Amino acid sequence: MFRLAQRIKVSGLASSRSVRSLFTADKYPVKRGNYSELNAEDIKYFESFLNSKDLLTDKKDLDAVNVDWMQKYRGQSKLLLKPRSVSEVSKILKHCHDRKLAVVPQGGNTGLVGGSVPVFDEIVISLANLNKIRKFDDVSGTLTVDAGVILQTADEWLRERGYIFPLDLGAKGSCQIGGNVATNAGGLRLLRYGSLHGTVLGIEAVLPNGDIFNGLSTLRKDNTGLDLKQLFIGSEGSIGIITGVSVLCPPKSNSVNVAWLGLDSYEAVQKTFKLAKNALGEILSSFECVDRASMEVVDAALKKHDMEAQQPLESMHPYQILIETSGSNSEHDEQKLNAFLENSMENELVVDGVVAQDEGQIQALWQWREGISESSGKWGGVYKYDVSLPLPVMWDLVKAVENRLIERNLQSKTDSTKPVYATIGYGHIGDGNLHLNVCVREYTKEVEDVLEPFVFEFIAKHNGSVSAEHGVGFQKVHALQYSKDAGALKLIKEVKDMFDPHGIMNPYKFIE
Ligand code: FAD
Ligand code: 2HG
Ligand code: ZN
Repeated sequence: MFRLAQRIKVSGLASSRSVRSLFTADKYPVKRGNYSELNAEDIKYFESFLNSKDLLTDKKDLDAVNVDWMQKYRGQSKLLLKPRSVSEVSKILKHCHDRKLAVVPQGGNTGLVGGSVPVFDEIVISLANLNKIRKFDDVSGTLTVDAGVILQTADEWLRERGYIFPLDLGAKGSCQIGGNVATNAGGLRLLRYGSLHGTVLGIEAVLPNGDIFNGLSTLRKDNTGLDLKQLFIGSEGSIGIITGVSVLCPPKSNSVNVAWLGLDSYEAVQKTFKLAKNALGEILSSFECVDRASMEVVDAALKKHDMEAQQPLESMHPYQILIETSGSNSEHDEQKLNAFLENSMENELVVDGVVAQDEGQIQALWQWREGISESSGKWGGVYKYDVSLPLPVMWDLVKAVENRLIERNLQSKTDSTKPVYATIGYGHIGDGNLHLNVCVREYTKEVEDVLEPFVFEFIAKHNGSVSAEHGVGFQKVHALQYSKDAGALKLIKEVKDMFDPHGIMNPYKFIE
């Protein structure tokens, strides 16, 4: 029953993405705030302390930082600054605060809600040059890094020392730890290692007026007043620029297993999750679910690029799950996994499956899962919803959205005159987090009207969240009322205003 996984490759899709977006300011009803305009004196001031190659005004340098990963949002910034020290960040922000110049902090620019790029002419402050690993305590596993360290770099560095970073996600090769903390990224193993609100021990940040908040503690316990660092986790560049992070890292597991399983119903997915929690207990490190449409989209995206890959399973089951275990004793872990797999088959929950036999196969299975996000945009565009919902109704949302699109004759895989190519669902079942992606050939008002406010109303009705892990950014700032009441939103705005009285930090986003 448990065949060997085939080697699959999903990489190499990125190259063909073309720049196609209009300016955000022309696409959406948004008005420039009452900010100053950048002038020659400002540039002269920045030149007085920044290296010339860290101050960029060329169109080609700005094009890359003005547009987001999805190529959906496009700003019009005329200046990119790449400070190399905390004190340079501080001087930049102090000047912008005094002059009332708006700014956008930018990490790896992999955010999925339009938060990392300007809307109008905000100055882009990239953290790419703050990229040093500062220190590591080999006993406690506490790592302290500059905010611009790439997630994968930190993880590889840690693995050489017998540890791992407690966060992992598909954009790890580009996203920065500062960006991860600023978005409170969830990722593929939150189920096991918890949220950054738990693993981040300290934060250093520059406040909008240039003051430096030194909260770079490495203590696990510190009950001396309010835990201010928490305000920066998930703050999306709205209250300051994170320049340093210390984080508690777990030891690298000696034994990792990955299984890919086929199931015939969503009911079976839920029962299998319950079974996995009980049978695998402390070694369960990921429980991801993808639907058939998601797998078809990855497959079709590969074919579009003349690449072939064998699906993990022989049949296209309506639901497929990836289960990962991470433990310290391979014999013990395999016994537990096998017992779980036998049990799930005996109970007729799992109908087919493969277990990876080596590291290459583990990676290949993960690529099927991680490749969905990028593949979904290959038909011209994609509406991305990242929602928290109670598990029993999670896929009801996917079905309801697809039915609405089909009923209105807007979705077809084969008829290229229809705006929608496919509606897919996948996500982190273990965290109650669904990714609903509507893959479109073009962005149209008609499709948008079918999707919104329907999706948000569905979420509100089930007390879910309109943003489980990607944040608010520009995209969801108008949808917050579906997840937070007026009192909570007022409080968030008051905190933002207290830190940033001139509103220069990442305007038009996060909170209105
Ligand atoms: P950016 O995109 O550059 O910025 C994101 C936001 O943070 C912006 O508002 C920006 O202003 C702010 N910011 C960035 N750096 C700083 C800083 N130093 N100080 C203050 N503010 C800052 N997210 C998940 O949660 N889980 C996933 O599984 C996941 N998978 C992904 C897979 C792919 C293929 C892609 C493209 C994205 C994925 N994301 C996921 C979304 C994204 O949130 C993460 O990639 C990541 O956390 C963003 O980091 P970044 O450095 O690219 O930040
Ligand atoms: C994932 O889990 C990411 O793959 C991206 O959070 C989801 O692109 C998306 O919608
Ligand atoms: Zn995700």
